[in-house]
Amino acid sequence: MKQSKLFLPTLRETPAEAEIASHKFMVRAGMMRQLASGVYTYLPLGYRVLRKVQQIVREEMDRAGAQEIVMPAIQPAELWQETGRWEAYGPELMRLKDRHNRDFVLGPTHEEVVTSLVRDNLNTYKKLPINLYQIQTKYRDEVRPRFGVIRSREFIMKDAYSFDTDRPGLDQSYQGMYDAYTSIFTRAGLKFRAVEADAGAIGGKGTHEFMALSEIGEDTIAYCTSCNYAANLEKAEVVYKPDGGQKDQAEMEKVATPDVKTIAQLMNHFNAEAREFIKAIVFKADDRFVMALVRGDHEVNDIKVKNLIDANVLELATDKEIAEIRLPLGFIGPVGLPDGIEVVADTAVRDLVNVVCGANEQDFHYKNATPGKDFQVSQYADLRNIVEGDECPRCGGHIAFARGIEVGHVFKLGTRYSEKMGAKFLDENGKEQLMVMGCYGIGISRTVAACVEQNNDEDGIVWPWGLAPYQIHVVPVNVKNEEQRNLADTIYQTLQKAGYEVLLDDRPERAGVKFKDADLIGLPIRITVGGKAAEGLVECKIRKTRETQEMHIDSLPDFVAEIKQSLQ
Ligand code: 9G3
Repeated sequence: MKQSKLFLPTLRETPAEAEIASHKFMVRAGMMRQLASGVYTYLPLGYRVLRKVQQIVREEMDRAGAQEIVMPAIQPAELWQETGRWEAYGPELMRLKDRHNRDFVLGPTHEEVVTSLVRDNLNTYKKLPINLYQIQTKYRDEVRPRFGVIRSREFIMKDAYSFDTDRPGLDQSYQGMYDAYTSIFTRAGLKFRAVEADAGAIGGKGTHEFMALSEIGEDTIAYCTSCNYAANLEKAEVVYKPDGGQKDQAEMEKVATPDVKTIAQLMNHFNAEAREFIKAIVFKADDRFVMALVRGDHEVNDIKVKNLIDANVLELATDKEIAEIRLPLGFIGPVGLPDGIEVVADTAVRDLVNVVCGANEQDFHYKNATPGKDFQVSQYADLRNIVEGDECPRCGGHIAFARGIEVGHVFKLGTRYSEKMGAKFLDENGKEQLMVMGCYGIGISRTVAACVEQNNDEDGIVWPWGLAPYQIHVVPVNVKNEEQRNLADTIYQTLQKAGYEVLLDDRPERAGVKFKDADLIGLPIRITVGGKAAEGLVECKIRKTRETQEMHIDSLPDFVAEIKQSLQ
């Protein structure tokens, strides 16, 4: 491609709204432009990378036996009413009316559409299992789009849906997708980890997120430094080890603690450590209140609380709600609670003796409170966030944290959608059974951004070979010089014929501008044609290592082949 023809509006300055490297460089390197908040246009360079990600995804999905389809972006509201999600989702679900005033959604995902498609067109075990996938634009009206296409309101997703006759079949389909994802992200050159995750609103048992490791990732991953255990912080299991200490239980007594509310203030007031207190957190779970207790030095994990009590919706009780149940903010505890509030507690609370907790009375706490003696707990469970240094639940090793960008997510849905939508098949005995489903997503546009996030330096993007928009950048320093122009053109033609994707910077720009742009768009290999063109000598620069070496054009094919090998 000749750069003088390419629609490639590079920028010297960083756009004001760009907070992270990938957002900054994808805009500056002329890969994309924002149309509206969270809505982007992919320019030619950006689209070439998107297409490479899609190509890798298609090859691996087809290899895994999935069949590509395309479903509509506009979906009738009736389908979402069948599953109850029309009512369940709020403003994030983009809705519209057609000319006949009928309700539609702009698809944020396609469980309803694909389940209705299979329900209406397949009804025998002989045609199962089946895995249908698409690469399609999704719409989710994020309250705060940010980080470029990492959290945008319109994005490109590959979403696949598997239908099996039974649970073992689903496990096999799931494993097939899990393996395909591992191949996809490996071929895309991403540093990633598959982590155990919580199924969230989508439901079902068993789900993994594929996380591209990145300091700007919104998710925290807890991983073991010894074995390959890794889990999203929401899900990571905590191993509780009783500390074995025996203390005599003292008589609980009420203590005046005027305006002493936070753990820090309490530690000061009682001259004690955080682990000698109980934190009581009140949640609104569907239509009731639940109190979760954790040790003062731990953090409650609301997903674990929600899963323990099997609530649909669980949110922190608001100050107003807490006032409604007449609990004094800052002095809340498990002793002397009004009726109707269930108390659950993290396992570490069970062995506490003589600790401090709120007295449910303004400006008072109890000291020497002991669970079982002074208050009851309906259920003990792992309810706290894992912390670095905790024991690995699999091998007892050391847990460490990393941050990640979720680029893939695989779910075992079970019969959640087939039951609601009546997707049934006749089994070998002619008996009607519900199809057993899985669903599998990859953020295509997000994968591009994650790749840039992992591969950049202060001068711009450093493309890995597999996703680079072009592989070789040929840069004649002075296009007015006949020899340089001709030699550059010869190299351009020769390498293209050899099957490489080559960008020729034939613009009549100053050398400095050309080199800055070349570093910014970051193609793996740059061949500079300068003052020694007459002797057939050029300078080759490897973007990743920045190392340059002069060589005769005859050695270019071998050199490029060697670098390609080393970069893959
Ligand atoms: C909605 C809105 C946002 C959503 C959903 C529904 C996330 C929703 C979860 C999934 C699950 C899987 C198939 C591909 C892989 C992910 N955000 N999810 O269901 F209405 Cl507004 O999308 N779907």
